Amino acid sequence: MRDPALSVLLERVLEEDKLLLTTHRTPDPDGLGAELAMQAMLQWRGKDAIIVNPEPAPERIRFVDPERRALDMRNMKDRSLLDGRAIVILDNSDLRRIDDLQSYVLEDKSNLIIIDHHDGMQADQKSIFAFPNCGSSCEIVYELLEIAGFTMNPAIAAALYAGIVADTGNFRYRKTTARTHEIAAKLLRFGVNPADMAEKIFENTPLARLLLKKKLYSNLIIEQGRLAYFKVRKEDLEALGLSMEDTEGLVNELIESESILTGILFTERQPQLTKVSVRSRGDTNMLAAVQKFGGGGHKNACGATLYMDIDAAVKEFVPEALRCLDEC
Ligand SMILES: [Mn+2]
Repeated sequence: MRDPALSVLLERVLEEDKLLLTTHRTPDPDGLGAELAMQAMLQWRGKDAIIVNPEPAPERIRFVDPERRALDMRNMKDRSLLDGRAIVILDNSDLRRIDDLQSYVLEDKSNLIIIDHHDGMQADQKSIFAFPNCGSSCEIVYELLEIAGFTMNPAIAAALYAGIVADTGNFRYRKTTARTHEIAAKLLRFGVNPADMAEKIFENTPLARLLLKKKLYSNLIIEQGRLAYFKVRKEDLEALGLSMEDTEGLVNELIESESILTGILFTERQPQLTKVSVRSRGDTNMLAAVQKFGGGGHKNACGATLYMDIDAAVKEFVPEALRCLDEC
């Protein structure tokens, strides 16, 4: 049975005539796929719907948006295009992660619609719609399209499939369900090639990333045989000609060892700004640890931004993570 909140959400979105769809900083295949599918459905319903992201998608995931429908906020000459629109945020419930676009959300939030699948959100079915059982935002949007009666096409099928594959880790993470596979099967019938897609998503990293890993693993720290972490310094990335997005997914490897319950990647963004990405296995819920630092996400995949240097962040966060592990 479909979640009845999906129909409520569809109605809410269709109340609007002018919409701005967005996601989070460093758009990923799920955010981008969800935006493209939502835009296609809204335009089919005669709506004026644009996609504007706080920054462009990383080069390696541009294949999700071959027609470059997503506009880049930072490079917009005429921002009047953004005025007077409902703001629909997909795959993200943290307003801070839409950067300058925040200023277009009205004070009373009456023009804001949040659609997300992260855990721990307070849904109100007015402006916040949460579907934490969905493995991806693309799965949520697929359901909306189906309820709306949208006729699927190859381009939208590919975009949605990319998001589903990326966010379920190729159908292996915990939120993967029979429905996820049903949706994927329907999308494949529009000509999506699953091998090509998986290759584009998972096997497309620059050679320098291998060299970064060499450095990271030589400094890997393992605590109590169950928590592993490494640190990426800005200078290491720069020396290898890599950018922040090239660290994507590195943290997942840490929990490939059977005794490691939690893996953490600390990334130095700026001298006093460290990003903490956490992955955990099974019932190991790390949300409490990141929430202590204002972060969020899913119980097995979450993160936070710590406003301190990377070594201080390690000192603050690792004991908190170990405490959280004790409580699991
Ligand atoms: Mn997602």
